[in-house]
Amino acid sequence: MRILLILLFLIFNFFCFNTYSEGSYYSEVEILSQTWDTIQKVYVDFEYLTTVGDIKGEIDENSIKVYQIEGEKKIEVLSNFVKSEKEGGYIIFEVKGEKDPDKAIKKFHIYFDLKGKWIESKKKLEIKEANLVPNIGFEEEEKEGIPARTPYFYTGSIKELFDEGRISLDKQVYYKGKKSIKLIAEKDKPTPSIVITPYTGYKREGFSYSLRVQPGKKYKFGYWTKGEKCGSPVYKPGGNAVIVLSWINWYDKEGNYLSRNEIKGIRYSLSELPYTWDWVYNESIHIVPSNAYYGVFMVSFPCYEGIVWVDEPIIDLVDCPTLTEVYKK
Ligand SMILES: [Ca+2]
Repeated sequence: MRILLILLFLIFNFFCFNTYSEGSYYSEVEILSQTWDTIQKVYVDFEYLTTVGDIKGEIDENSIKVYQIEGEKKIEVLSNFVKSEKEGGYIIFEVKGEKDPDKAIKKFHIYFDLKGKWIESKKKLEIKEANLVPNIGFEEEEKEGIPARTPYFYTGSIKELFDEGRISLDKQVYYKGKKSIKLIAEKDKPTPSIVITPYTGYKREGFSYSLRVQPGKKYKFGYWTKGEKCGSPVYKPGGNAVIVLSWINWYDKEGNYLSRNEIKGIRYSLSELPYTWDWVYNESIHIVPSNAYYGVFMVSFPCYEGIVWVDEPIIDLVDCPTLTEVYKK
């Protein structure tokens, strides 16, 4: 009897060991999609997952695959991994656009395997940073001179700027890639600005909604600017000139305006004007109001002389989802 028990114990262990060494694990996560394709991220702490999942072995970044789950369908998506200073890091992956706001929340499965076990090739993403903007770095053109998926060039007062050549897609001066947006200020003219994410209610080209945001969450808004001989500022608070000003308008679920966050991006003493600077990064963190579901992000150049270039805007959730559970496949 005792021998039989020992034998059963050994057989049990043998199968367990083999299942663990051959088996896979997965985490589930829900992601808010946009109407356009985006690059998003989740945080993973491998040591934590190994403990909560009672995994007998080590899991690491070399055996990750990301799948979007649509009903019964499981579609592998492009992904990348960026190590963080802490244990683990960020899984960066592509999230397809979804026009229907009722279907905006998408389910993803992140698959892991034991260290050194995964031999199949995976869909690799080259991008290392999550970004929710509709056209990263203004690189894609809808048609000659007009950036794709971003209606800044033909709405209201911006259309006028475009027609006058005071807002354009510049292919000579850029921070990254091969293009940037150039804004030219002129005396007695409305100040030039660009819309980074579409207005709410914008119906052309399938943009029925602007950037979807999660109420109460923190978002990062960053962008690069370069300026040439900027002067005659519209705003002069406390002896300073505001040269680049950006803002975010928040809207409720029905698209009604709620409030605005203002960011004084570039400001200098009035005595230093006209001011010229090389590429500078400006970043700010914003908490979405508890009743806001959409945000319109803009950058403006409130001066009457000079040129400002804007490139590589980035909008991203500060506290991205973290993988907290792991299941056995
Ligand atoms: Ca660019």
